[in-house]
Amino acid sequence: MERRDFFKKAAVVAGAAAVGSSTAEANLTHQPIDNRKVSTVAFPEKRPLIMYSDRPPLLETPREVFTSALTPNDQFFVRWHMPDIPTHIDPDTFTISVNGLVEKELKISLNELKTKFEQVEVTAVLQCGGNSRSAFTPIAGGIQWGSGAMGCATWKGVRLSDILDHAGLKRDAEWIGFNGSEKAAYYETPNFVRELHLDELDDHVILAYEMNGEDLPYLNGYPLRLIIPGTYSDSWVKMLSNITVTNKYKHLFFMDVAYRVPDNKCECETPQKKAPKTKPIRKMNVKSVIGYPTNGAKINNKSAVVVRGVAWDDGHGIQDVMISLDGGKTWDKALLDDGKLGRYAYRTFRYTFKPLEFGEKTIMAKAINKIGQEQPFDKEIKWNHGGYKYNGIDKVTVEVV
Ligand SMILES: Nc1nc2c(c(=O)[nH]1)N[C@H]1C(S)=C(S)[C@@H](COP(=O)(O)O)O[C@H]1N2
Ligand SMILES: [Mo]
Repeated sequence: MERRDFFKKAAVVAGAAAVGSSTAEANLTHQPIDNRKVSTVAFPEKRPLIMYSDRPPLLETPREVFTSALTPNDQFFVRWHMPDIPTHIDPDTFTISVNGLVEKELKISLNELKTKFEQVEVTAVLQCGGNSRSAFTPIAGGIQWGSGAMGCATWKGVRLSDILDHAGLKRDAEWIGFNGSEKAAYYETPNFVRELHLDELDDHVILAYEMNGEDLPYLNGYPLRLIIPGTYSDSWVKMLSNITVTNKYKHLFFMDVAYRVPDNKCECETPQKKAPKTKPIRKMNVKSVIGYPTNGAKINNKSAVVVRGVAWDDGHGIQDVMISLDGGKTWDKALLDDGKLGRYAYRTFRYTFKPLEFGEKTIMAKAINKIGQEQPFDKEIKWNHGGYKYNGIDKVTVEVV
């Protein structure tokens, strides 16, 4: 598909789906956590995904996709903040600008990125800080995502540090601002901009133009996006247009208001008493999601079921995934894959058992990382009003027939 024509096509598809979804059962599925009925839609380059909005596109990956370490591009979730994303990108004329406190301002074309700098790859989990928000009680504000506002891909591109070295940072450089190409629709809504402190920069931070061996899908930030392995994806700016180096933190909307948690030890608060200070969410906590079976699945009594799923953290690495079939009283180790995709990737797990009774059965999964952090029981979950960083023990309830 010609990406330049993306939006003409997208509008037609979304329109058709909106009409279809009110009548056709085929466009319905179940939300992965609360199991309510939700509609699906297939945008260009995407298979049907759970739709929370079509403008801006907010699309969630269904649970059953999380049985493999890499999430296919056409099933990768989508999150945009602004309704007006560019309708047209020409890869031949696209450039990324680097300006601000640099010795030499740069405008780099896609072709130069691919030929003039060392090409590197990293496999890393991209997860929205609001992933699994619908599991919070009481309800936390925001899109009621199930557990599919995430995915894992092999990203290819160039190191941000190589680009900055090429431009040459001035002495007092401290903050790097990243700007997406989309425009705010209304005067009140600020552009999508994130800032990164120079201390957060390491060799794993890349500008990626490729995802799982293909160009980035349009909706995942074509032609270029920022990848910061181990951190939540609000800072993984898509459709990057420019990088600006400054010496002062600019109080930007998305940095100062959204994607923040209480700045206290438990990162928690109550709806009645909000924490006075907040901090950015940054590093991901340890988590697992079961991909098979899914809620409501019918499985056969006395025949083997292979529970499968994915586990990850911020790069410390997964030590174990434990499975419980008795509501969390006892736990048994699942088998992990060899981990060859690296410490920022999903580890897949599998666990085989034979159900011996009929009726409802709940399967729970709990990941433990290499520094001993583990997923909490729901009753230990710390609440925050933005509904960020949920990492409770995952569970699915199936029916043994
Ligand atoms: N330009 C731009 N980049 C963005 C955003 C956005 O709205 N605009 N949203 C961020 C957030 S909050 C998330 S969760 C991820 C979603 O990435 P995806 O759509 O590729 O899944 O993109 C991030 N980068
Ligand atoms: Mo997000």
